[in-house]
Amino acid sequence: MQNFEIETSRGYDAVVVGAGLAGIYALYKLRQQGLKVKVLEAGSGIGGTWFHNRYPGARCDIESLDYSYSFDNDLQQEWKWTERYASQPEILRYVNHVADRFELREHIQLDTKVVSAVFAEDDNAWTLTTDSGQVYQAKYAVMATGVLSVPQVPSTTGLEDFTGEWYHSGDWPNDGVDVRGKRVGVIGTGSSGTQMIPLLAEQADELIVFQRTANFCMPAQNRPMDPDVEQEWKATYPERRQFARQSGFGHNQVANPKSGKDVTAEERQAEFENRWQLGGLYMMRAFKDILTDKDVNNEASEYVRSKIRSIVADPKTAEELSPREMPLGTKRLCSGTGYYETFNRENVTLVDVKESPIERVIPTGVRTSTADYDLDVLCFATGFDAMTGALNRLNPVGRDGRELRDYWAAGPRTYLGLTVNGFPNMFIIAGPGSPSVFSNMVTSIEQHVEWIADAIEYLESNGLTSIEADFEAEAGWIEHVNEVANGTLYRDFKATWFYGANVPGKPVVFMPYLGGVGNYWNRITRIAQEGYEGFLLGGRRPAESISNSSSAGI
Ligand code: N01
Repeated sequence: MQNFEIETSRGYDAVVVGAGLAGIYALYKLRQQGLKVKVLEAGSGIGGTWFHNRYPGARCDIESLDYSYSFDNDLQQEWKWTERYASQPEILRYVNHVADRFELREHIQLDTKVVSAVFAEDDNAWTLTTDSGQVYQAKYAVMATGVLSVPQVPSTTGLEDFTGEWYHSGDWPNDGVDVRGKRVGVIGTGSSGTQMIPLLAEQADELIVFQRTANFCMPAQNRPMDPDVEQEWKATYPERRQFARQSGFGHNQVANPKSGKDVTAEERQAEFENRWQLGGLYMMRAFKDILTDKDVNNEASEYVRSKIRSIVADPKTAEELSPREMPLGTKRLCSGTGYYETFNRENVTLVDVKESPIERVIPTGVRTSTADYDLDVLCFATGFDAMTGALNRLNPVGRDGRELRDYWAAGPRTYLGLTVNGFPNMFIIAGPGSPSVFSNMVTSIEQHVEWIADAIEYLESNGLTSIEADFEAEAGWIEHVNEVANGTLYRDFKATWFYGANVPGKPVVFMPYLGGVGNYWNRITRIAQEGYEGFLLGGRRPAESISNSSSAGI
């Protein structure tokens, strides 16, 4: 890609909000193109998700060799992952290494929360104001604000009077929490809860797990990095990265191309066992129709329940831990180590708060409808205001004073997950309407950043002033996102953060795009190559008609 200069009197060509994996790569890539870029980061360190989620056991559920940047071959060859699935501290070290290696740090301002972002038509520029009153102007605003970055603490009354310590998984203290000798409570049994529970159980005197909905938790089958595996990956990285980019979920997990209905019951059981042994999210690749065919999914669900019964000694606890409400995978599958085994420990108690709801936090602990639980430490693993939380809070103001929060009042509206009508030159990385959380985030981040960088180059080299989503194209895309989700078992279970259902008052709308990373990538690449159909360029439509852009299937 050629370097070019943007004619601007403004301080920056692009301001990136957020210094997680997305913001870091956006900074690298746009600087490579010759842009003057500033990254503003609210945290006191870089790393985003991996900076804030420091709870015990925090670990990625995509293999480390996959969950890493591909943009620099020396980086991927030289960096050594120590485990099959990297822990939070290791990923944070990696992000910091990348920032140092590519001399990015001086362009990142930490401890800086962006509190407003306003587009001025006359200047064709975004003005971003920080919590300390600093003002940044740039032609392009890149929102790398994360999709699981706003912790959701339930509005349980009494928390302010709790005399112990309390923490949220997504805002865990940098120095950790010492739970030795303490009575600890965990509310929530999603990915964060199921990861922290085994470690807290080992350290605490007593652990009370408050479970509202049982979730499926696969054994991660984590282990130290096998040198042969590492060597094989490094020898084939170009092919593997390409495979990931063209795959359904942005990684190298091999999916069984067969339908569960085309094999015998014995073969299905053998495949489920194979996937259980492979660990983590591999179960979701057992059969191509595991997320579309109820019978296949039911059988997989029952297989996992039988595993739970075989691990958990007390039959009543095993039953309480066995998910019954949703098809396997329609609530994000958890990947943990020793989760079910933990409930065989004497110092661990499972409390079913669907049966006996939490009434309030009391000064000494938690009160349910049937008992009081004394606690020294209360851990909220209660999730996030996902996908839209960070952007709605920032509430960018676009053309003609349009506020994002109003525009998204009935659910997020984006074209291809990348841009929003009325918000010129504002790009979103891995946001709603893109594969995002249904993919290896690093693959999706790289695809988005590269697409955005190309779009900026296209504008600049064609004398265009701006790019934004066309309203009709955006409407068509949203329809398509919903249509795809409705063709899966996700339509049958809506009580998840995929639908925003975990946040009171949030519209219940399926937010990520399920059409597959490869399909999505081919589509957004084609659209760019054909002159950005479905986008308004420089305030006018491109020469090509957009009339077909909203109706095409994947
Ligand atoms: O949050 P969640 P999370 N009273 O929303 C419960 C990613 N991630 O932080 O199911 C009682 O999934 C809630 O109960 P219910 C991953 O994408 C990845 O665990 O609503 N309980 C549920 O059990 C993941 O999906 C990794 O009935 C309450 C839990 O809290 C996403 O982040 C690791 C409650 C919330 O589960 C979010 O995961 C960690 C209340 N008032 C996270 N409110 C890996 O890579 C909520 N709950 C492995």
